[in-house]
Amino acid sequence: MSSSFVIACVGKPSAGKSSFLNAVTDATAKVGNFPFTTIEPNQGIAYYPVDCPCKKYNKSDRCKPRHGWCKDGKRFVPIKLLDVAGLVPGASEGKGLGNQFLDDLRHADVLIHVVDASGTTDSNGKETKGYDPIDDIQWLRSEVHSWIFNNLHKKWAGTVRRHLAVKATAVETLHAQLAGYGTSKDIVQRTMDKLKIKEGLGQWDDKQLENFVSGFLDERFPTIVALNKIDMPDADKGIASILRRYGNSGARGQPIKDGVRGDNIVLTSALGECFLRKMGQQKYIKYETGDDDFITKEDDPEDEYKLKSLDEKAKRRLENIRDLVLFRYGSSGVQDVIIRAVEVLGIVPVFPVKNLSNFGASADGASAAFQDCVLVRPGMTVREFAGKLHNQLIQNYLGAETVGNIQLGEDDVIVAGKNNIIKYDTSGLPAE
Ligand SMILES: Nc1nc2c(ncn2[C@@H]2O[C@H](COP(=O)(O)OP(=O)(O)OP(=O)(O)O)[C@@H](O)[C@H]2O)c(=O)[nH]1
Ligand SMILES: [Mg+2]
Repeated sequence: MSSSFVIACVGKPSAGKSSFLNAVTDATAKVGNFPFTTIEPNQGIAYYPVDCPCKKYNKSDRCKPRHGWCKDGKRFVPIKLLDVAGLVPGASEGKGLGNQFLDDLRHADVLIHVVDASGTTDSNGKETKGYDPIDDIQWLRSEVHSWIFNNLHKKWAGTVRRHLAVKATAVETLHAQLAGYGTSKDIVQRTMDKLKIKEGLGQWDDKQLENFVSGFLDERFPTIVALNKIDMPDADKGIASILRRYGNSGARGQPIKDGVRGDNIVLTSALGECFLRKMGQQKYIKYETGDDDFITKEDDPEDEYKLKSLDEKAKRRLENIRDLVLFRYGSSGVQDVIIRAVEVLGIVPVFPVKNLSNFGASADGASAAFQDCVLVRPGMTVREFAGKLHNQLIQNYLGAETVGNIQLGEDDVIVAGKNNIIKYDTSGLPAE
């Protein structure tokens, strides 16, 4: 069982969404320097690195993930990444490809807004020079806002009539209206709590509905900005422009602007990462995603890595990436985006085991340890997790324990590093 969370890339055409997908997954989505290269969504599996308990418990040699992999105590856990068609200003009114593909975002838990920092594409994704991306974050958010607002607004009078007739609570009614956006009741409740709305739905005017949708967006679609194409000559200007407006957003005492916090802006070179990965896979360089440098044959006189020789063109391109991306910003940034995206959801990695002495997946102590790692939403309890793992597990639930024979209460919230290695005691569950 892997995670059911979904990250989706959004942004204007040609910002580099498909390139980002290709940079962090094994997908080979089509990339092109013209708008609307992508129409049907592409998807792939990205990997979120977590500290694997195999290190702490000295089981690294037997750590055998069923999904993903584990290297030196870093466990790479799969998570789904979606890349959708580009959005242009006015999309919610049908411009560009319209808003039909906004529906592709319904299953996303968190968004990565890929912003082109290079100034070489305008707001419609067309090639240009000296474009200032400063407003890109704001207009994209307002398109997503309109998509949801318009859908609610259209049916609002009827919604309120029914709401009053059946005497539902505001949360129940809004939840029913927003269910199509993959919304839990918790999310609606949190939105209402944060906004401290006092008036009943019957008294809401358009302004209040707009305000609610805005708060809802913050809860439902937390957003990380991948400020992309930092390898290009004029990217400094675009980066400075965005950071001037958003760098302090959400910092101590500062309001959050357009749903983006300053610390959720990550500088990236999706294309640089694609090239580094390709050269790494073909054994021209030694490089791993997240590294701040790579090794070539010339850097490896002992021939430890058995690397191939580079031609002049590839060498120049790699030097460029080294100078403009790795040395300057410390990495290609793409892995940091995935890490931020998962962290912003507060996700907890959980390691279910059948045996707490060897951490095996079967009670009789099979040789592999920590085979499973499941990412769960924050606040999940021990018993809820049992239900997520297995229907029969919940039916035959007797109790649960963690390392050190510590019994866990069924309502205990699972917390990383505290009780996220779990063994369930059951009655009558057939052995696997
Ligand atoms: N220099 C540079 N170019 C990039 C980078 N990322 C993407 N590109 C280029 O930007 C162009 C558009 O990239 P795509 O990945 O197709 O963009 P997209 O956002 O998926 O575009 P649509 O599918 O049309 O919405 C291509 O020519 C890419 O090679 C980057 O980090 N640096
Ligand atoms: Mg694309």
